[in-house]
Amino acid sequence: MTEIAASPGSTAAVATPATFRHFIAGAWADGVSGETFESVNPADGRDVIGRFQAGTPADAAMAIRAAEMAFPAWRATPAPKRGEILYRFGELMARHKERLARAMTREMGKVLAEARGDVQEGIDITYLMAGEGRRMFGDTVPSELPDKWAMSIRQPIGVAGIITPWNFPIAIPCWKMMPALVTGNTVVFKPASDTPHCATLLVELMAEAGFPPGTVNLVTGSGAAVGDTIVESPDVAVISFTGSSTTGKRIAERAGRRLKRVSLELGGKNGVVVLRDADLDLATDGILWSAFGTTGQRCTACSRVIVEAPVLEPLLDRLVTRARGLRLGDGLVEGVDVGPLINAAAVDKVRSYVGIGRTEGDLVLGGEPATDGELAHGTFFQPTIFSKVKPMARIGQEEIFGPVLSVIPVDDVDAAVTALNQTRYGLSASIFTRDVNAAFRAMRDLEAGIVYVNAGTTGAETHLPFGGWKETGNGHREAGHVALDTYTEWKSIYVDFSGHLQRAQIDNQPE
Ligand code: UN1
Repeated sequence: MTEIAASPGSTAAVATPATFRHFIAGAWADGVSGETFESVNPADGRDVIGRFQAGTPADAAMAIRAAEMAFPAWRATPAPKRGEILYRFGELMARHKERLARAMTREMGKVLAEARGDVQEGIDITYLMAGEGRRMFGDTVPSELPDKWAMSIRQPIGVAGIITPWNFPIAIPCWKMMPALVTGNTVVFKPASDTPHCATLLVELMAEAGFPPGTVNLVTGSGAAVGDTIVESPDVAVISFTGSSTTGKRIAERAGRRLKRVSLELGGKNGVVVLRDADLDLATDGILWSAFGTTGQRCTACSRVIVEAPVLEPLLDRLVTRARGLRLGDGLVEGVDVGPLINAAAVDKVRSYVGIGRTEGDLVLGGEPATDGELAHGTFFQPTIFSKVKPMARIGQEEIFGPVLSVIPVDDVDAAVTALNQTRYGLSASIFTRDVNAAFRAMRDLEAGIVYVNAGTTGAETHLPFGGWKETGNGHREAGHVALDTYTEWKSIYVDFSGHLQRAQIDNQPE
C-alpha cells in the first residue's frame, strides 16, 4: 500500500479567489472578453488558486503590438545594460524563491524540494544569460585580403513568442525568455493554462526588476485563442515552444508557411540501460528518481528500463520494494515523495495506458488512481511498474507523462543499445555500468541529446545544451550559450580599409 499524507489544504477554500490580469505594455490589463478561467490545486481540487483572463486573439494582438513598439529601444540598449536587468531579476527570484516554490507546488503539484529546484533552475539560467550581456561572442577572423577586417555579430530578430508548459512553470519560461531578452528581442509570453499563477508571479518580478514596458508581455488563455494568434502573426519573428509532439508539429507547419523560426522541445521516451555489472542500488536510486520524481511528468523522465536479463530479478525486486514505499500526497507536506498528476485528463490518459500495458507486460506494481483518504480530492496515480515489456510495445514506445515504468529485459549490451534507440524520440538516456568500455560505447551510440553515465535521465544543468534528437525537437537547443542561436540572426561584417576595390575570390588567386 502506498502511504498517504494528510493535506494542509483539506478544508475547502471559502474565500473568493483573486482575479489576475494580462500584462501588456507595462500595465496589468483585463482581457477584452471579460471571460476568465480557474486554476486549481491538483492535490486538492477544492482549493481554487485564482481566476485568470481567458485571452482572445485581440488580447494577443495587443501584446504583440506592444512588443513590437518596445523593440527598437530595447534593441538599442547596450547588451550589458540589458544583462544588468537580468541580474536584478535573478536576485529577485532568489529573494522570493520560497514563495515562488510554494506557489508552484500548490498550482502544479510537484513536491516542495523539486519546486525549489525548478525556481533555482530559473535563477541559474537568468544569471547565465545575464553574463551573455557581456559575452555574446561572435568571431573576428583574418580576411583573405590585405587591409580588410572580417567579423560576425549576433543581432536580435524582433518579437519572440514564448509558449510554455506547466511541468516546469518557472524554469522553462526563464530558459526561453532570458536568452530572448538579453539578445535584445521583446517577448509575448503565453503560459500553460494549468499554471497561469506561476507565470503571473514571474512577470510581476520581471516588471519589478526593470524590464521596460512592452519588452515582456503576458497573455493567459487557450492555445487555440492566444497560442495560434502568436504563431500566425506576421509580426512575431520567432516561436519557442515546449509541449507535446502533436502540438509542436502543428506549430511548425503553421509557422513554416511564413518561414518563421521555431524552436521545439517535445516528447520523450527516455531509457535507462542497466548492465549486469552495474551497482544495482545506485541504479535503483537513479531510476526511481527519474521515473517517479515530478510524478513522471518531466520531458526527461525515465519511462523505460532496459536491463540485461541476468540482473532483471534483483533490479526489479529493488524497484518494486522502494517504489511501494513512496509516499503520495500534497507536495507541501513534509515527507511526501510524489505529488499529484496535473489534472483529471492526465489521470485518464495514464489509466488508459495502464489498460494497454496489461496486455503487453506483467503489471508488478500500482496501476490505479490513488484515491485513499485525502488523495480523493486530488488527481493522484499510484507509481506503476510493468515488467517483461517488449521494446516495441506501445507502453515502451509512447509518451505517457505519468508514473509508469516499463522494464524491458534484453540479452546483452548490443541488444540494450538497439532497444534504447528504437524509439522516435531522443531527449535523454542513461547507462549504469562499471565497464568503461561499455560506458564509452553508450556515450558514442545512444541517440539522445543528453546522455548520463551512472545517473538517471533527469538533472540537466543550465549551462549545457538541452534538447533532443529525432521527434523530440527540430534541431534547436535551449540552455547553454547555444540557446542564443534561436533568438539571434548572424550578421557578417567586412570592413575594407585598403582604399581601393578588392574582390574576394578574384583578387585572391593562388600565387
Ligand atoms: C523538462 O522536463 O521539460 O533535466 C525539463 C531535468 C530538468 C529539466 C527538465 N533540469 O530534468
